Amino acid sequence: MSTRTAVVTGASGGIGAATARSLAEAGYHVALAARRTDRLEALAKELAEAGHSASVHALDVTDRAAVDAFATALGDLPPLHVLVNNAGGALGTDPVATGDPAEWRTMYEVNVLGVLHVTQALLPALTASGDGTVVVLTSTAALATYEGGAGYVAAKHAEHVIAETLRLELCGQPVRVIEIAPGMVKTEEFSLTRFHGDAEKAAAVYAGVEGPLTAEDVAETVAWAVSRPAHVNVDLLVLRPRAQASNSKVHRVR
Ligand code: NJP
Repeated sequence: MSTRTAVVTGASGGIGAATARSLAEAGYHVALAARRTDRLEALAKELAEAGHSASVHALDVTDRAAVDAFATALGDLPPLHVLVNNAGGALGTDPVATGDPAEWRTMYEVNVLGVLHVTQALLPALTASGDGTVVVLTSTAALATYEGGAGYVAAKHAEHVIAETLRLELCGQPVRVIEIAPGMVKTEEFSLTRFHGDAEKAAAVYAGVEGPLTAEDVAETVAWAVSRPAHVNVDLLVLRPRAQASNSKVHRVR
């Protein structure tokens, strides 16, 4: 029986699903949250078959009322110790001169307001646990920019600011704030979403890159950071593939 709950947002694929597997493996009851519940159901079934404990929660992190209802539903689970704010993503690679304001707004709503909603709603339970951890899954785009990236970079910078500010504000309370900032991670959908379903453009992102990060690489990092003793706060952990030295310097084998 799990005695601690970990929430993972965006658990329906990629880094979120891998993180849910890692935290289930570490003994948490994992509350799987995302919009596509069919995918969450499949993951919950897989985890149950492996002897782990998971629950499925339909959640759009941009919908505050839904987030509040989600927080209430967590009351039936073991005490909440970990929140992984993972739901997020990029839309488009247009330069500032022609970027679509609607896409910028969507990225802000998911990556920034989504984290705000879920963190606000779950902080009371995390604090009450006496040993809570908020993980914010940002990006190397949260720390430096690149051409064509401004909309995503702006949103991820804002998400980074939430993590930095929250850590200051919670100092003295039993809640850690950990930011994990990965570089290029080859997941099934991230680039496909960014390029509006264009598989060729999505594949080009990873073309010739030897060893982009995998979702599992990031998940293991999250699980490691969360499992440090309660007095140890891993403030910010940046991980990149060896072949990527910055957002725009990527070694490709042709
Ligand atoms: O992304 P992807 P990754 N409400 O597209 C969910 C960051 N990152 O795993 O709702 C709730 O496979 C969506 O679920 P669904 C990145 O910015 C990535 O690669 O069912 N959930 C899905 O589970 C993001 O923050 C890379 O559609 C919502 C998940 O989010 C995180 O890592 C590099 C939602 C997205 O899965 C996971 O990325 C980097 C909503 N409104 C940072 N909207 C990378 N892959 O290269 C979306 O530096 N989701």
